[in-house]
Amino acid sequence: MSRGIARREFVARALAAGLSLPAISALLSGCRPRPDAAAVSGSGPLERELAIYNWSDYIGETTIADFEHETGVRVTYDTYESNEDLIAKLQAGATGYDIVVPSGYAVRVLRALDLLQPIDRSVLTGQWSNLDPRFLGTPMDPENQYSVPWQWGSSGLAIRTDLVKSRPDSWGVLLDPEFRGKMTQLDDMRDVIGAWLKFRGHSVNSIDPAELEQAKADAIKAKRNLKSYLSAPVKAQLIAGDVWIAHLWNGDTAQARAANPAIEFVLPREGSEIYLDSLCIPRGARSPRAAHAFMNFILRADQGAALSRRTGYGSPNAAALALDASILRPPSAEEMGRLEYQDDLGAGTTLWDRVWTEIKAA
Ligand code: N2P
Repeated sequence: MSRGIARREFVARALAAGLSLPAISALLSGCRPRPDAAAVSGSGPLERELAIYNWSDYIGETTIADFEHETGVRVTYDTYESNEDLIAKLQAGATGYDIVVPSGYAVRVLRALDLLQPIDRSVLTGQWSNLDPRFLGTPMDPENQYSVPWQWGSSGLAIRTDLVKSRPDSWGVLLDPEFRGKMTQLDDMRDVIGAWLKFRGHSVNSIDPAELEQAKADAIKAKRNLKSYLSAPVKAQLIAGDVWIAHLWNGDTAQARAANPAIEFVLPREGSEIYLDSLCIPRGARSPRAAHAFMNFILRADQGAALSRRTGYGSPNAAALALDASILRPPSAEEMGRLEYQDDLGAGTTLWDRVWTEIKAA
């Protein structure tokens, strides 16, 4: 625990001092020996257990059971609701997870904190080529040394079109008192501040103090109309009609829509973020071979398709898309023009944290 805090302080100070993430990472890794990738995966039998820590509602209906059945490995499965929850947990020294699923920017943060171990691509036999190149070698992990693409998504507005007739297509609807008490935003710093930055035409990665000040003011104004900040669990309230407009991710919206077809996803005209979430192996994982086996398993076309069928999110697996026409297609060029990948905020993280705390406290 104390090592986790010392490292966090070190990273915060180094970022504030303007050091780049790669430089910080190099400094940290100089502090203790790192096993190399080959030693991590090695050969030998699969370990008997695999501990997965994933976002809630982000797994295929039979993914875990199929994997257990095929490999004989027993899976323990825990969930979280935001990247910040995941980062905090690993920073606090949580060990015992073999697979985690951060978004791209969070891969970068976890790498800078030296909390991930490299993947041994030599054991991801055959299936790697199923991946769509547009989701590989992203700036977050240019060589895919640490991350195997899992799902992509974006955030927008989930609307009960039977209860809201005006077809809103702007983040600005959250400022409209007409729907007071019937609206929510994600309980997620990056998504909320990012949406209000976009509303004013700024980047979801802005660290400009004046732009963040404006985003904070908009967020606080909208907060008067919100029922709560609520992420994936808002689906039940949308379905029940207690919430009419939710700031939500596209896949979770599709899951809610499966229960109530009046729920529609709208990508606001001002734009939004897109993210790619990936499988990563935390340092200290006890079952690295089983973790690689799980990566291999999900790279299969049938498993990739089954995953997206259930989650409603996009698949980076081109072979899965070819197998099942019902799963979400990649964004059109027009949509892509309105979407922006989240990036690590670097030295701006402290300012964002403060703005988020002030929004929550307002
Ligand atoms: C699934 C979580 C969506 C992932 N409920 C957000 N990056």
